[in-house]
Amino acid sequence: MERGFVTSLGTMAPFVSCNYRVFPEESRVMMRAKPAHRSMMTTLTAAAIKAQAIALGCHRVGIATIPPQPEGAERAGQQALQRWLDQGHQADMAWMANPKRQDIRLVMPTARSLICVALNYYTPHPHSDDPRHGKISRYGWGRDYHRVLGKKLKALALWLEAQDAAITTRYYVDTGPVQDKFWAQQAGLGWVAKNGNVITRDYGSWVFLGEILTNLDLPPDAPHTAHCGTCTRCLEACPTAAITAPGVVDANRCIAYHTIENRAETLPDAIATNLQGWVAGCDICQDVCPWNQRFAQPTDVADFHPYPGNQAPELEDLATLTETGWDQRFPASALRRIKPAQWRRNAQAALNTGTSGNIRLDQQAQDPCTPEAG
Ligand code: B12
Ligand code: SF4
Ligand code: SF4
Repeated sequence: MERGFVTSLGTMAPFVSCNYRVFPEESRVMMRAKPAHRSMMTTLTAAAIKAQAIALGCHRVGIATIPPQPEGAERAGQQALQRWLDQGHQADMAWMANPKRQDIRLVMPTARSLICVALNYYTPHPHSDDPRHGKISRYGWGRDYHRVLGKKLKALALWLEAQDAAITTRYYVDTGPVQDKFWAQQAGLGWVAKNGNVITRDYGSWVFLGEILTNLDLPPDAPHTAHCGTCTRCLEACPTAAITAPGVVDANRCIAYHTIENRAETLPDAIATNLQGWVAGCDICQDVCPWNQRFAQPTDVADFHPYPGNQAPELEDLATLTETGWDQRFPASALRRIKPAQWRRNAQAALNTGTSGNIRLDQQAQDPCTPEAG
């Protein structure tokens, strides 16, 4: 989910006159504004950058070019985002309409390339089916991914800038008006799948995405092709029919949106009665995905292992969560986005409806529907 400070990027400090400065609150490192820089290409290769990203612990890395004007897939992506907004699928996430999201050139006018990375966060723990327990989605089990991946990207950005005084960078982990998924596909990391997530061949969709924008002209990777094939499991499994068309998620109907972003006192009936125990995000459309069932791999990032109590939280505890309890229970966690009153609301709704309608993963795995392996 995008962070609160993101929308303030429009009022960022102007470029500074020292060689470089770090602005941790805006997740970027930048130097004196310079035109696109090509001379480094002879000494700093794309392969060296990718090797450094991997050495820093990123699991996948790829490069996408930012052409002078949007064309081809980028134009189609812009139109798709605009349709999504026109249909009101963003619900209360007004920041999704930031014009910078439509055109990455507005985010960093000197940017010529993106270095996109993916970080596997899968840990092989099951969710609890005990009706006294709530379900927290995997992305929130351990340490806040903005911090974990942000630290790696900051190190990579500093390393890049240390190579030549003319190199400029900015990095994002869902921390700015950048379409993380679209650019990840362009950089060859995976494809934007029918469930609305980027699926990688090596880790399934259990990856966080981030990117560095740079003024370096780098040779791009080939965009990833799509491999959902004729499969429609995620569309069928979504209990609230939030996937209105392949790849199109209407936040108004999505359990992830309502449990995390919706600050209203009560949940809409259609959501509250279909929670199936989910109190923080929702993994159903990823759990049923054959790519995830076959290719998920345990992560080597210790930070992503579940904090105590996150894998099978007691609903009764969450339904009475205090400010102090919240503060102690979710340290350095992406789940701090969910405030104590939202936890109490979500847990109470889950207690009211129980886990009825739970999907059966063993049955799902036997159906004949397979994604395209090609
Ligand atoms: C808004 C948002 C949400 C919203 C909306 C979800 C959605 N799918 O759009 C809500 C709150 C519901 C949400 C939920 C979740 N989110 Co979220 N979210 C975002 C955010 C901030 C923007 C996504 C976005 O732009 N949506 C708008 C639509 C229009 O864009 P789109 O999904 O890219 O899809 C369009 C494009 O593919 C476009 N398109 C692009 N190119 C082309 C080309 C052609 C030819 C065409 C026709 C169309 C086209 O068409 C699609 C449909 O309109 C990103 C971070 C970021 N800055 O990008 C994280 C992000 C997508 N979320 C993430 C996660 C982890 C989740 C959850 C899994 C968390 C959870 N477990 O609860 C769920 C998954 C729900 C789901 N099924 O998608 C991760 C996904 C990682 C991955 N592997 O893909 C991201 C990337 C954050 C990150 N940096 O890691 N999220
Ligand atoms: S996250 Fe849950 S509610 Fe949202 S689209 Fe996926 S299955 Fe549906
Ligand atoms: S492979 Fe099937 S379940 Fe996975 S995203 Fe594609 S359509 Fe959905």
